[in-house]
Amino acid sequence: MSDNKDLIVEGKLSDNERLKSESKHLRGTIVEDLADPVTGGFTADNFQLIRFHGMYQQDDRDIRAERAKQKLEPMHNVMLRARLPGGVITPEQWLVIDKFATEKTVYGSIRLTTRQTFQFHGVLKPNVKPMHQLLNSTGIDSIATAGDVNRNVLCTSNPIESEVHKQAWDWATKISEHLLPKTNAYAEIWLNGEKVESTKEQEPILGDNYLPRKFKTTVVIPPQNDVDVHANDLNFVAIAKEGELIGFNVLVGGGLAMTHGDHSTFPRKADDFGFITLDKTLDVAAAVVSTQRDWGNRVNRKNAKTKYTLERVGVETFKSEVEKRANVSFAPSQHYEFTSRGDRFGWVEGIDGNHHLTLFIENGRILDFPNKPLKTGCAEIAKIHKGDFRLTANQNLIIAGVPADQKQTIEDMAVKHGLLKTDTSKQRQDSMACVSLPTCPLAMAEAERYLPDAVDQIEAMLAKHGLPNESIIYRVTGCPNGCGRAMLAEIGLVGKGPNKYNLHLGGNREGTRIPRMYKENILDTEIMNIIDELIGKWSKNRFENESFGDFVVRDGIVKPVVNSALDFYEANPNE
Ligand code: SRM
Ligand code: SF4
Repeated sequence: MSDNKDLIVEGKLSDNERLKSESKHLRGTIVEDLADPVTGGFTADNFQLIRFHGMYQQDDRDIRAERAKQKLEPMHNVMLRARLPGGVITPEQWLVIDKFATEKTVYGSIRLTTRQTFQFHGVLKPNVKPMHQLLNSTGIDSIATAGDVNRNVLCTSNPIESEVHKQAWDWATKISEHLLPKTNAYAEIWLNGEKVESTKEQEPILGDNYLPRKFKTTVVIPPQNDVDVHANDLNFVAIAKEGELIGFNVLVGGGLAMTHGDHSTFPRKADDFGFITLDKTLDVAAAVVSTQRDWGNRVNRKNAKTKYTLERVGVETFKSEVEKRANVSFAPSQHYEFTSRGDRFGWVEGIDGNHHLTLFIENGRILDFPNKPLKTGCAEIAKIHKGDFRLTANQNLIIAGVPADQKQTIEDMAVKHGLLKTDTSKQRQDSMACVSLPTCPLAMAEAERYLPDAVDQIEAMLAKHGLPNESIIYRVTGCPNGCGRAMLAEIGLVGKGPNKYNLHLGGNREGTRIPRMYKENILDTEIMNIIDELIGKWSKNRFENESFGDFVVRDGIVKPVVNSALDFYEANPNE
């Protein structure tokens, strides 16, 4: 712990700090709430504490008003988010989660997320404990997938460079384990584990009061930036020589959320700390986390993430502290380049001769839709698949490790169930939305339910302006928290109210530039008119192969965001 008090924000601690410190290492009174038949929800502090166990209390906002009219409490239920470092899940596990989603959830779906895992929406209280036991029986948990802790650790999904990928994925798993809470609370509450006195437990890395805010980590294999490093607090950029991983460049302090009207909040790119060898990985991970633990703002949660700590104390000060704590000196970063972000759809052959099929799953929603029985299709494939599944950070699904002799069978099944279609446009593949309504309590505008039609419209505009094979990274997020990563899109919509969004333009395809606000609080219909006009200009005036995001910046339609702490809220030239 540093002696320098200036590095710590003084003031009245936020209420979340009280509840963490009184939680008996995340136990609270969750057990008592579980046994309470009067309410379908979790009460008082437990409402927040269940997040550290990977769950959020929700209700269906589509029917909230109607229930209130009938003097009924909202239909409380739980959303569960699993912990899957690197997004890997076996066919056996898939069949277990498929059955649970069908039989025990209100919505019946498996929702692939932007952080390489899956969520169940709509689990009623009596099914919560059995759900954890079922997941545990198949080797899955949901510890620390939410709350003020290190979340699910991402890793570049496509295992094409098999050896380097395997090594990188091993590190993602090790980092995830290393940074997990050490409390026995999860095992005790959900798995009937042996009771441990909470006063005897220690949290050497996270601390007894856990972190000031959520914390996100990735392992990424350039040239792909499929995990979107600049959305994350801590990133390990894999550096390989002759097919062997030799170390990581470390990037710290990315994050995308902001609050409408509060200019002390802003999306921010991660800073480059330098290169480390593999043996230092866990020490550096722990040192970044513990520095943020000790220096992060525990007074104002809106300014609590690592990105704000770096802005407040300075990048060099933070970096030196990490060097001290990890007993390491960062070497200059080794050369790497990001050239793409999307998933590589269709088949690719890995260097080990196995084949990997990436399927586009619109909005990550796996459900049996009319004429598109995606969920049945995945389950049927799981029954015969000999490799595993990889969930991607773009809400898609890879059927990985398919031997040559099974390729055709798997492909036929994917086609039959609408999982593999030849007419999915590049534009649709490059579009993404967060969950938003009806389950997200923070949603201000539609996102997942708005996306498909919006993409239809953009496809038509591209065709009209003579660019039918081009695409724009287009992302919609239902509120400024930014779960759909609109703040790294070429066109980003941020929900403001029903059918209204802030329109941001000018991110790039590699995910290394934050888009600037172009128009605030406008109707979706107006947004479509603006996009139509801009695609027209892009088609007419673009340089060869110039992307939409680069064009709108070069043409002066928006000023580029260079240092978002200083210039994110600057107006555009003609405003
Ligand atoms: Fe998120 C909160 C969904 C990725 C920033 N996010 C939420 C909650 C849990 C709403 C809540 O607090 O009650 C949403 C649940 C909706 C639902 O019904 O499922 C939610 N976030 C999601 C998912 C499912 C979106 C998706 O469509 O896939 C993603 C789950 C990821 C996972 O598996 O862990 C998801 N969230 C993100 C990302 C993108 C990323 O990490 O790559 C971000 C922006 C990056 C960042 O953190 O800066 C993100 N979510 C937030 C925030 C703002 C945090 C902040 O810094 O202020 C919140 C609100 C909060 O924490 O207070 C939030
Ligand atoms: Fe909910 Fe907002 Fe996240 Fe969308 S961006 S899932 S609306 S919190």
